[in-house]
Amino acid sequence: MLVEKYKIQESNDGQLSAHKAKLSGLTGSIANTELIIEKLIAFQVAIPSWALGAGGTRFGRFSIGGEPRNLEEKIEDVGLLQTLNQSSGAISLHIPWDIPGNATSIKALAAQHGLRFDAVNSNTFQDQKGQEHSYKFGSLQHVDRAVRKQAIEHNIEVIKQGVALGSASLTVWLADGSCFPGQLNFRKAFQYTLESLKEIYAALPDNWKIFVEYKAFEPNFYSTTVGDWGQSLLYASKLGPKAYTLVDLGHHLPNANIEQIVSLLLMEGKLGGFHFNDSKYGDDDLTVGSINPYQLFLIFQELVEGMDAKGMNHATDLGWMIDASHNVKDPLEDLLQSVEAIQLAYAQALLVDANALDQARQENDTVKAQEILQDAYRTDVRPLVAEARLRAGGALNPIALYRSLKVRENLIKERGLVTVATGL
Ligand code: RM4
Ligand code: MN
Ligand code: MN
Repeated sequence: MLVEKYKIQESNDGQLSAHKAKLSGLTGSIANTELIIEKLIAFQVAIPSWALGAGGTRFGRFSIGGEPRNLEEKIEDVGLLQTLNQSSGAISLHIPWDIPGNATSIKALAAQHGLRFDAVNSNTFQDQKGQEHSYKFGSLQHVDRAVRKQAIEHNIEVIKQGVALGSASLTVWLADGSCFPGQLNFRKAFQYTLESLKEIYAALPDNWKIFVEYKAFEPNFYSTTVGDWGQSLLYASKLGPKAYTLVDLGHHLPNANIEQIVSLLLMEGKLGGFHFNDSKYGDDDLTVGSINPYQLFLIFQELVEGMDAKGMNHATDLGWMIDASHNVKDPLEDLLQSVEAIQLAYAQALLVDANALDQARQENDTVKAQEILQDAYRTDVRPLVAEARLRAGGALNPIALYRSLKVRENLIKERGLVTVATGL
C-alpha cells in the first residue's frame, strides 16, 4: 500500500496551528532549536527486515494479518514507515530469512521508496533446509573445522549479497556457547571463533565494517562465546580496524550500565552500531523507550558527548538499527513508536549543556550535574521531533494517520489474513 503525499499534507494542515503553538513554546525557551531540528532530519534509523511480521515466543505465535510475504513486500512496509516519518530511510536484511534474488531490482525498488541498505546480518544460529552440517553445537566456534568452514562461507556469501545491494557492513551475532558446565573449552571456543572471524574479515571489501554483536545468554544458558562487550571488544581489537562492537540494548545482564559501556567503546573508537529495543528482563525485544526511557536518554547523552569528542557525524558514523519483535502490537505501529522514542532521546541529549555539565563535574557538584541531565530529560521535545518530520515531508502524527488511513486493514485486503513473514 502506498500513502500519497497529498494525504499527508491534508492531515498535517488540520493539525498545523496546534503544532505551531506547541513549537513556539519551545523555541522561546531553548536557544538551539534550529540546529536540533536539522540534526533530527539527518538522523535515520534502519528497520529490521525480520521484524515486520508478528513475532513469536516458544509458546506461540499469533498472526496479525497482512504480513509481508516476501522481500518486496517488506521493502514496501519500510517504505510506508519512511513516507510517514521520514526517519526510517534504511533497511537491515537478515540472510537467509531474506534472499535478494535479483539484487538490481531489489535495490531499485528500495530506492523508489527512498531506502538504502544498512548492515546485512548472517544467520548461523539455525539450520537451513539441505544444509550439510548442523549448528546445534555452534558455528564459528565448532570443534569440527567442516562446520566452521560452512559458517564462514555463509558469512562471505552474505557479504557478497550485501555488496550487490550497496550495504557496507556485516553484523555477526552468534548463538555459539554452551548449555552446561564442562561442555566447552572456553579458550578453544574463543580461538576457533577468532580464527573464523579472521577469515570473514579477510573477505570484507575496503569500505566495509564488521560488527561483532554480543549477548549474555539465550539460546545458550551457561556460556556464550561472544557474551559481553569485553569479549566483543577483544575480538574486534584482534581483528583490526574494520571490526567494531555492536551494542544491542537487550543483550546485557540485568541492571548493566549500558551508558558506561557505550562511553568506553566510543573512547576506544570501537563502537560500530546499535540495535535499539527495550526490555525488563532479558532480550525482550520490546518497543524502544517503552520500559526505561530514562536509560535510553542517558545512553544518547553518552553517544552525543562521546561522538562530539571525536568529531564524529551523528547521522552517519555509527549504524543505527532497531532490533525488535512484536507479539501483541501491529509491527508497523510499534516501529513508528520505536523510531519516535529514539528521536526523542536524541533530541533531549542534544539539549544537554555539555560545558555546564563539565563544570559541575569539575566542581564535584553532583546535584547540579543531575539537574542538568534531568532538565533535558524532562523537556517535552515532541514538538521538535514533529517539526523535523513536517519539514522533511512526513506526517505530524504518523500513528494517527496510519490508523485513519486504515493501513493494516488495507494490507490484510491486499495480502490476506494468514500470511506469515520470515523473521523473529
Ligand atoms: C538475536 C540478536 C541478533 C538478531 C537475532 C534475530 O538475539 O539480537 O541481532 O539478528 O536475534
Ligand atoms: Mn540484535
Ligand atoms: Mn537479540
